[in-house]
Amino acid sequence: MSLRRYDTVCLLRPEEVPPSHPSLRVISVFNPGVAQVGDSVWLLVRVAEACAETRAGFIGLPRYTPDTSELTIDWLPESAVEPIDPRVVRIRDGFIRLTFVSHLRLVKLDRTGKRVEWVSPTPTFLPQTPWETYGVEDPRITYLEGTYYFTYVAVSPHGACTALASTHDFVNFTRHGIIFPPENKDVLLFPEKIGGEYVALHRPNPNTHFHAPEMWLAYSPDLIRWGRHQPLYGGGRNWENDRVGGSTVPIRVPQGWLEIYHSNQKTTDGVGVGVYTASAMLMDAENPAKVLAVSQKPILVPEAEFEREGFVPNVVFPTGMVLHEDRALIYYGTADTCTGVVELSLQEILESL
Ligand code: MAN
Repeated sequence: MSLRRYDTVCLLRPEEVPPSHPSLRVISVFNPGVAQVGDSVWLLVRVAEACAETRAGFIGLPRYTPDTSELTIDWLPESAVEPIDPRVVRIRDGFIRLTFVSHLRLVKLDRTGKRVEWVSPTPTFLPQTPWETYGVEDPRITYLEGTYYFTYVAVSPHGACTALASTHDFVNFTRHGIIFPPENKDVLLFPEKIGGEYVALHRPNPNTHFHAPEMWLAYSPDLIRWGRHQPLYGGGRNWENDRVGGSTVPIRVPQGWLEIYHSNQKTTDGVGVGVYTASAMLMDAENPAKVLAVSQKPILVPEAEFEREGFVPNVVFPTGMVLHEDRALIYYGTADTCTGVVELSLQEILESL
């Protein structure tokens, strides 16, 4: 049993967001970065788009050109492509391609944090560099020393890595480059320095499978140079058998740092993407390398129809959390298709540990 939900809202569906280009159609609006801006909550949602046109016997795979952000569709004969799952195909040369490209779009919510007020009609943050040609994905926003920083997954033939950008107004952005090389995702910056250093959670995806991918910790003097890497939490329970990764930017509560992380459970036959759930973790306030507790059971599991059905079924994937007194509003991607918000009790999250 997961935690009691005080509210569940599907905030945004693909059909509510206009495509960025006449050759593309929106398949998903999900995995939003979350920022508290004054009294409101702003989201940078990931918009994934596939080729709008169909050509008999061919598959169209989109990508961007560096510098110009121009879109190209590569038309490959279907016979040269082997589908792996809805997100990826294998090309005859043995390498894979995504079936879509992703950019980020600004969405403003009203004061309740549970209703959409405005969706940017055009992309807010488009792929631009050689390491973003297949997309920019899954931003996590941390308000740090007066600036909104966000990490995002940069995807290209070079791999899936994590880059850093910052903004003051969500109109003008500064790119700070790659901070964790491929393959590394789920990078979250703590909202303040600890012991004089910046701290990040990250999740390397090793190819030598001694263990399922784990959450790691790293430290930096300047947000760019990261070191003293160390494994933090490896999961190990049955609902965590395929991987664990950080989900929301840690929030300081009296007991320490509260993190919501995600877990993936693969089915025993290994077929399909499996089930994504979310759990809570508490880290020591002065030394986040010390995990004080994790939830006894997942606090959020796919239940609602929009969490169970979609591009990738059975996924709840939190990417941001805002506290309103005792209530935690958790923003999350659902079934790799929509953006939702769920309201839980902070007290009950802490009691789950
Ligand atoms: C996985 C998933 C997708 C993502 C790709 C590339 O397949 O996380 O959502 O688009 O990796 O990062």
